[in-house]
Amino acid sequence: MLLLRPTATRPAVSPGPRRPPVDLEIIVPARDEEGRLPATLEALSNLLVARPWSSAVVVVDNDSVDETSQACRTRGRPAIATYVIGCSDHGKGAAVRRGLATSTSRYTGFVDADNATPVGHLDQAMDLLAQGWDAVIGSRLVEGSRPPPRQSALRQGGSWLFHRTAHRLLPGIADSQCGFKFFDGALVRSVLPRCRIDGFSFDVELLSLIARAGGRIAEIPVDWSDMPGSTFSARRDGLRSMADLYRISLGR
Ligand SMILES: Nc1nc2c(ncn2[C@@H]2O[C@H](COP(=O)(O)OP(=O)(O)OP(=O)(O)O)[C@@H](O)[C@H]2O)c(=O)[nH]1
Ligand SMILES: [Mg+2]
Repeated sequence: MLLLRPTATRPAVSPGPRRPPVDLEIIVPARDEEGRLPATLEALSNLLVARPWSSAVVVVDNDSVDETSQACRTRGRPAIATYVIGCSDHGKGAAVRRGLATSTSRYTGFVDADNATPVGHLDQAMDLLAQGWDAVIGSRLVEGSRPPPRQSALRQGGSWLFHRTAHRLLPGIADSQCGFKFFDGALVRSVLPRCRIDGFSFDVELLSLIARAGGRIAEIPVDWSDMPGSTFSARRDGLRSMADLYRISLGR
């Protein structure tokens, strides 16, 4: 049951220096990703340079204690404009929101730094956005996707509980948590001021607000892989994610 109530809006995100508008901007949240990020940027750049749309990649680095930002800058001469920006709030949700809010592109979205969802799925996402869908989200739990591999019992149990609870907030969406989501830029920017979840559950809040705004969400099967080097801790982030779902259900 959708229990979101109208909430006070956050102060508007300071736009900061605007990046030149392009057809598609891809946000990559990155915390301590000096190891996993370069290959992902390479894969994105190789795909995007061969597409007819103009595009840019925006890495949002907060909380890193390694050389994440440096890893982006020393990646040779990227064929696609690549920006690195920061975010004063902590968490993946805060970072993604910062990237989306500072974008002026027609379409925007985000992928994880671990390249767990092959970037080739972007072609289908762009096709669907061009057909009028407002959000296209990768899914590991719909027919045609590669089933996620078995993880630790704690992670599996937590994930089951999370999806069960998220499903009540987002009926009709099987997998709210895949790090591969693309949006109509104007629509997603219009709901961002009402988002307040900074951690891993932010997708549930964002998709709920898009649905409430009348946005049509397409869930597409993806060939997701479990990449080594996850930053997600089942204990620390799992508990917080459940608490954040509760906050979302209360509309706080
Ligand atoms: N900027 C920023 N990015 C973050 C933060 N926490 C996680 N991320 C990024 O969020 C993305 C997803 O994180 P992962 O560590 O792959 O975790 P996950 O995909 O939820 O879980 P796995 O299925 O175990 O991979 C990665 O690009 C991370 O770098 C954060 O606090 N700040
Ligand atoms: Mg991951």
